[in-house]
Amino acid sequence: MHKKRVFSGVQPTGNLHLGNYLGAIKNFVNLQNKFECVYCIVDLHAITNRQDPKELKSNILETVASFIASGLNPEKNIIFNQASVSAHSELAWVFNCVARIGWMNRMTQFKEKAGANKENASVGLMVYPNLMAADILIYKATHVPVGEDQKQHLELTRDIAKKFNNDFNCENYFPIVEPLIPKEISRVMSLRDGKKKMSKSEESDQSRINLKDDKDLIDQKIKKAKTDNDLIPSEIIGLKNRPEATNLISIYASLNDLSIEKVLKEFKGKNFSTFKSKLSESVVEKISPVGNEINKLLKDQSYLNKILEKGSKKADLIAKNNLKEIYDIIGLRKFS
Ligand code: AQP
Repeated sequence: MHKKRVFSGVQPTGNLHLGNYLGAIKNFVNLQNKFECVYCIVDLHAITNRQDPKELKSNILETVASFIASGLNPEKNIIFNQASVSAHSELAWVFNCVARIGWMNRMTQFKEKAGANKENASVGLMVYPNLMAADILIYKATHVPVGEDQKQHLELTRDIAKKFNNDFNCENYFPIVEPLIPKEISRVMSLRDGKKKMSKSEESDQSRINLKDDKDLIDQKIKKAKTDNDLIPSEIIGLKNRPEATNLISIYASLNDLSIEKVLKEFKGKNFSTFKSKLSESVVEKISPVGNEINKLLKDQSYLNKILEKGSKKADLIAKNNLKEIYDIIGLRKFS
């Protein structure tokens, strides 16, 4: 039996948004009272796409600030950045040798991110899921809170763990991780297109609510959010083929910890302009305090750096020990 341990990561690519919050960070906060949790700013993942070095450095601190502002306790959880713990990269190399090229070719995120010009994408972008598996398994984590978009990568992590355990005859060495995906809203969609994921890299800022948006901007974005002309239905079936309506209702449900059924009961027969003003109120109530706190924390960079330094030391201790064991299983000698 493996000790229960939570691991998850967020890329420091700027503009953390409502999707990151409802899909992942809100869950991180809930889990901190139940499990030992390791939360990582995955800066090495961020460089699979070109980053401006100055911006990257500042985005790393902004991500720590977002964690703390959302309610993560730096004393209770290990909060650190991936580049500070070299065992992540070392295990990723091992997993590059365990995972099969065919597995990589099936990853839909690579196809989406590489786009039409696949030949020109970085090799890092292609083997990104192996580094993600290493992030998780170097801590022998058992539970991983993520948005639904990461489900396929977690299935790959499970496959890698099984293959390693099998290839090296060490049954049960790596745990087979359990994804923890939010029920009411597993994927927050763009405010401009209900079929596309809300994303930091989407060009239009109107497509997302950033954690640092102020009340006026939130009101304006929600007012302009795409919907349809139908009224709010009384049953879930009435949301069928209505991706934008489903998205707004689900955001409201998730922000208020309600089921979709309950939200429909409350708003059935109403039009979206009435609903949108209630939704705006909820977003402002939950997100504005986080944004204000991020701005406050960013004024004390030495505090944020200290959190990372302390967290990195703790993470490194666990990771180094496990890497030694793993190298020994494989038959590698490690003298330093
Ligand atoms: N729209 C979303 N709905 C639900 N969950 C989401 N997550 C991201 N977008 C949504 C979850 O947030 C965590 C951190 O994600 P990430 O920033 O490391 O990477 P990402 O998934 O690639 O996020 P973006 O916004 O789409 O970034 P870009 O545009 O840079 O690619 C993960 O748990 C993710 O599931």
